[in-house]
Amino acid sequence: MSRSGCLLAREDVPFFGVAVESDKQSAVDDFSTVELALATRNHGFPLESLRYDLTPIGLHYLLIHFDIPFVDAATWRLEIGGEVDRPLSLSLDEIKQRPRASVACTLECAGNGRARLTPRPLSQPWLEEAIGNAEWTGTPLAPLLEEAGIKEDAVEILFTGLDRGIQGDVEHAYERSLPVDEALRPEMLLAYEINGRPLPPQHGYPLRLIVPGWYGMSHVKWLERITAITEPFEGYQQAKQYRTKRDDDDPGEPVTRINPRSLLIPPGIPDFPERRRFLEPGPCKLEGRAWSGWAPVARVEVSVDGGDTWQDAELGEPAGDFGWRGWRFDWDATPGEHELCSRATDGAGNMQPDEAEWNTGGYVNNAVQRVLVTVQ
Ligand SMILES: Nc1nc2c(c(=O)[nH]1)N[C@H]1C(S)=C(S)[C@@H](COP(=O)(O)O)O[C@H]1N2
Ligand SMILES: [Mo]
Repeated sequence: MSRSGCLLAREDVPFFGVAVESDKQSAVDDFSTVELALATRNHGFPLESLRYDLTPIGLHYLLIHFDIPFVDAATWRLEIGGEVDRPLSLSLDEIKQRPRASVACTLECAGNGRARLTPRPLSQPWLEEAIGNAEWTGTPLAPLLEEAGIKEDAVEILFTGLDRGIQGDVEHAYERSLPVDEALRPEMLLAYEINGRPLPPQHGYPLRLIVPGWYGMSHVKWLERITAITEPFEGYQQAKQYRTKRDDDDPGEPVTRINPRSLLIPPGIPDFPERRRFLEPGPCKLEGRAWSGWAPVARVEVSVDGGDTWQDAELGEPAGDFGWRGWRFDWDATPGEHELCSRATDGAGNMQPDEAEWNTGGYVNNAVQRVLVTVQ
């Protein structure tokens, strides 16, 4: 992009995604109205919300492909069928009378980080805010599947939502499958509450699937049907989307568990509208959270010089097996410009990269966050 007049070119402000000259001047970045419309429907998590152990409802990110279905709980039922011995049909009250369980779970959209990629895939333009860490309550899935009796020849369990739309010229209900052994994991939940409150419409009322450790797309909202199937599911959101493809002909690999990521609470105060950070010199406690869907977080490192040198942060207690882990780092802020970064490594040895590999959907970009701070 070339410099035009007095406007800032995009490469002048690589860390903010918008370049504005003054608050009377509109952004010169090349985001489309389609992306703007998606971004206003599907809001992100304000990074200062990393302070809360559990993300308050409303600060948790949202991702909704089509429309939020309007559901009358009095007539809604969950159907469990397909390759089962005893199909089930359950009302919300019947589901609530079953055993209750809760799990603290960090949810992250597989498209988090997409807007940092060049070229930028056309979809929800997340920077790094497609996250939340909530306590989900519901009934465990495995006993229901056992009650229905999954037949020997079933290979996957398909979860179908009530929402319908068209994507890639294909009309479909939002649905995703999991291998049978994954669906039978004890921590899998059919959730009807978030943080002790009934699910709000946007998070999947009256019932959603929670797949601890996996990226958001598998946590099907507005559940209508659970079906045991004998062939791997080839529906749109499984076979066409949520695969890391280098080009349209590449079958790619399916997106599954969450790659390690750490985010820090941007310190100091922001300016409006660019949200650059300003801070006074002296001791400053940097804090953040880290998570991974592959193994517990084992290490978080912090850099105050854009990733040239790294130092270990102090880790807090993990919030269960599937929730994020807090960390802290004492920084003596010296006058000047600083680029703050943090990176997580999990117990399986996965570490966040400086830059992630590009793919057509803009998935699983867990490159380190960079926060520019002016200390003065
Ligand atoms: N039925 C249905 N379930 C869905 C979606 C959807 O569009 N429809 N979006 C998925 C995606 S891509 C994500 S990241 C998560 C987001 O969950 P949240 O909005 O509760 O944060 O829901 C998943 N479940
Ligand atoms: Mo997502």
